[in-house]
Amino acid sequence: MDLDAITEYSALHPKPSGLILQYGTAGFRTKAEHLDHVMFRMGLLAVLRSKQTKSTIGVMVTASHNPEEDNGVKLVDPLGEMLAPSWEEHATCLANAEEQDMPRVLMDISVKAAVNLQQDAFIVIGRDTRPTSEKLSQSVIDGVTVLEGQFHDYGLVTTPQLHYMVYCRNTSGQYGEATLEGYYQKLSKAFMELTKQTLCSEDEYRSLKVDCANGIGALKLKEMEHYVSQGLSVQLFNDGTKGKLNHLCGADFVKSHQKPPQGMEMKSNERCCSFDGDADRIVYHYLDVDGHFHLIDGDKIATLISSFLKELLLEIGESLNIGVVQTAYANGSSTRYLEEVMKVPVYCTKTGVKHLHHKAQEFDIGVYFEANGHGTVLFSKAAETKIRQLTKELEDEKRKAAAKMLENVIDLFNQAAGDAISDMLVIEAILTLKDLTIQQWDALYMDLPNRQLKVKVADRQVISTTDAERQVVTPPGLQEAINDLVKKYKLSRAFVRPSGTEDVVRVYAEADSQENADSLARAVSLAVFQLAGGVGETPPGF
Ligand code: 16G
Ligand code: MG
Repeated sequence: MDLDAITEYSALHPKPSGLILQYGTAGFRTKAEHLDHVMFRMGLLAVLRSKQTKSTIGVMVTASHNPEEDNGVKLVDPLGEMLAPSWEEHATCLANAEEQDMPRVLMDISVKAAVNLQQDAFIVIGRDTRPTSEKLSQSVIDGVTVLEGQFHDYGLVTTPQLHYMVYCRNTSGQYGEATLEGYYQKLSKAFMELTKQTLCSEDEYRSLKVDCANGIGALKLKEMEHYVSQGLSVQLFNDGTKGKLNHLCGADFVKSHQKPPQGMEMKSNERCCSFDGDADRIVYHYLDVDGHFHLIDGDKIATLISSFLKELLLEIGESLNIGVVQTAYANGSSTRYLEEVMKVPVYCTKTGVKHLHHKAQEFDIGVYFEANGHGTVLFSKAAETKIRQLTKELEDEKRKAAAKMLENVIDLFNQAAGDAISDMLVIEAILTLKDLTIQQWDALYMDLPNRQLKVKVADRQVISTTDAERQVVTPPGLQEAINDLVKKYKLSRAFVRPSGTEDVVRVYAEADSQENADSLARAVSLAVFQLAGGVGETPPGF
C-alpha cells in the first residue's frame, strides 16, 4: 500500500472535520455536498473487500428515494448481496477517520480483515441520475485507482442492475452476461417465453403506465422497451425530462401518502405502477370508477407471486418448500391471508432488504417483500437444478409446462436484489397468464387501514426493540403504554422503531377503520414523545 499516494490523493477529497456518518441500512446517505470524502474512501474500501473476497465488488452511487439534493453510496458484496455486517463497521470507521488518521485506519482494516494486498482487485461502479452522482462516482474511481484496483464504470444504471453485474461477474457468466444488453436479453427472453401462450389476449392487459419518479428507471425502461414490446407496452411518466427526482412522485411518495403521483394521467381502472428513484422498489395502483385511489403494495405483490408459484408447484407435484418473508410493516390482512387462506408459512424480520434476503435464503423458494415494494424471489441452487431437470425430463405435458414456467420465473427474477423492472415483468406476466384485472388482484384481501407517523426525539437510539422490531425493550414502560393503547381498538396493532435512514422514530398503527388507525398512531406517537425524550412540538392531534 502506497501510504504517501493515499495521503496525497485523500487531500483532494478532504473530510470536513467533525462530520460523523454511519453506514446505515442502505449505505451512507446524506446531503450530497458532505459525501466527497466518503466516496473516495469507499473506493479504497471496495478494493480491500475485493482483495479479501477475491471477487468483484460493486459500488453504487445513489440515494434511492431521498430528495434530489441528497446522495449516497453502498457497496455490493460478491453474490450481489448487501455488504457483510463486519465490513459495514469498517466502512463507518474509515468514513469517520479524521484526515490525518485515515491511512492508518485503512491499514488497520486490512490487517484486521486479513486482506492479502498482493491479490488483484476488481470493482464495478454505477450511479443514478442525480446531478451530483457523476462527480461523486469519479471520487470513488479515484479511491479505487490509488489502491491500484481495476474497475469498470457502468455509468448510469439502476441499483439492481449493478447488483446483477456483480453477480454475473462472480459466477463466470453462468447467471447471465455482465452487460446491460445481457440484462435486457435475459429478462425479456424469460418474459416472452412465460407469456407466449397468451400474447393474443386483449390489449388492455398489455399496457401499463409507469411513474418513474424522474429517476434512472425511466432511462432504463426506455432502453428495454423494445425487447418486450410484443408482450407489453409501457407508457412512461415522470421520466426526468421535466420534474424533480422523487418529488411528489415515485413509489415512496405513493406508498407513504397513499396518493397518486403527480404528473401521471390516470383513468379509472387503468393499471399503473410507480418505481422509486433507483428502481429497486415498485408498487402498483389504480383509480376505481368513483375516482378512489387504490394502492397495491409489496404485501399484495408477494401474495400474487406466491399464490402463482404455489399453483405451479402443485402442478409439477414436487415437494419444494416455499416461504414468505415480511417485516412488521406488512399489513395484518396480508399475513392472515397468506397463512390462513393460502397456507404458506410467513416469517417476519427486521426492516431492511438484507434481513429479508437472508431469511429468504432458507427456503427452496423464498418470496420476500417489504410493504414499501422492495423485494424479489430467491430460488435455492437445489430447487433451481431440480426445476431445470424437470423441464427436460417430464413427459406429462401439463407438468412439463408448469416446470417450464417455473424455469422462466427463475430467470425473470433478479436474484441478486429486489428489482422494480424485473418484478414488474413478473407481475405483468402473472396477471396476463391468470387473466386477472388489477381490481381482481386488489380484491384478494382488504388492507387494514393503517397510519405511519414520525416522532423527533433527542436520541433515537434510546429505543431498542426485539421480536423483529415488533416489541420495544427500552425505554422502560413504552411497550406497556403501547399495549394499553392497542387494547382500545379492534383489529389493532402498533409498533415503534428508530429509523435506520432518518433521525426520527417511526410509528406504525393499524386498526379496523382509518379514523381508529390515525387515532392509535397519534396516541402511540405521544407515548414515544413522552417516554423517549421527544423534542420540538408535541405530536399533533392532542
Ligand atoms: C432502506 C432500506 C429499505 C428499508 C428502509 C427503511 C435497503 C436497500 N433499503 O431504504 O429496505 O425499508 O431503509 O427505512 O435495505 P427507515 O429505517 O428509515 O424506516
Ligand atoms: Mg431504492
